[in-house]
Amino acid sequence: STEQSHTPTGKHDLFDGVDQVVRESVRQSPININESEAVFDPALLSNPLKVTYPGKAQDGSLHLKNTGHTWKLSVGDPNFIIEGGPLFGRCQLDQIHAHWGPDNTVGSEHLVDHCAYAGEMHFVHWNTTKCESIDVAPLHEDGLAVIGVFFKLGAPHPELQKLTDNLKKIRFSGQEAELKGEIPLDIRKLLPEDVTAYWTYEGSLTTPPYNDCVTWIVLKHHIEISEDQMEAMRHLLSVKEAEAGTESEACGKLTQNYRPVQEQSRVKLRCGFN
Ligand code: SG7
Ligand code: ZN
Repeated sequence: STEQSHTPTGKHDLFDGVDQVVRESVRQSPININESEAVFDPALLSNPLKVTYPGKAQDGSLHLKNTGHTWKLSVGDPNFIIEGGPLFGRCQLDQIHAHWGPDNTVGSEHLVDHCAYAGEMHFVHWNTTKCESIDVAPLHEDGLAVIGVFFKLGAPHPELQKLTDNLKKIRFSGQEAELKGEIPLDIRKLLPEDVTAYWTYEGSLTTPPYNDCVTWIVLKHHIEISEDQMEAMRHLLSVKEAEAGTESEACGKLTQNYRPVQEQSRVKLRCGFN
């Protein structure tokens, strides 16, 4: 009955039942990637992952937003697609966002042999062959395909700089900015050059409602970004401008937005490289 569905903790209705669903799921993300446990799949090698990100997006289609949980760059251009590899059909890029931590020792969602990177960027695609729209994609077991790219501390990343330069305009939750610059952002350059080395498995969203709907493609090769670029992300706030006092600003800093690895997951990890 409706009586029973209400928890005494007074949780939001939207998330009622989420805990139950997550407890029963054996494909929750992120996971620790145990390199030696990945099964080599020759099909991934013979049908390579193909990334088609044109150099320049259609005018006005790069939209940056502070979601209160992360920065999100929406890509409203249907020509940005990935196919092949573990994917069935054509998957269109919808948005890019990232996860990070309070310092450089933690921050990535996936771990590689129990080691964390300083952060992880996610390229979220939806399967246009299987789904009518991105809205219904989370309801399909393979509705979304997310490419994960690790951040490693080092030299500033020139392409990412075009994005981090704009983060001061969206400091507060809900704020938005159009990504404009003299030289347009080339999204392909946010990926490492080599996208042939990756681990793949059938997992979930890493934020509520944690749907079992994601084909994960975690790249082995990281990109290098600088301390300043990491700090620009940690400077974002999870509070709205109207709610911000000096105090809430200090505690509203988005310094940690990664989900820990889900030990109960029993996924089959595959790779197409040796
Ligand atoms: C971020 O991560 C956002 C979400 C995203 C979520 O909170 O980018 O996207 C939107 C539309 O706000 O959720 C459905 C979706 O893409 C989880 O994405 S993730 O599993 O790749 N980390
Ligand atoms: Zn993510």
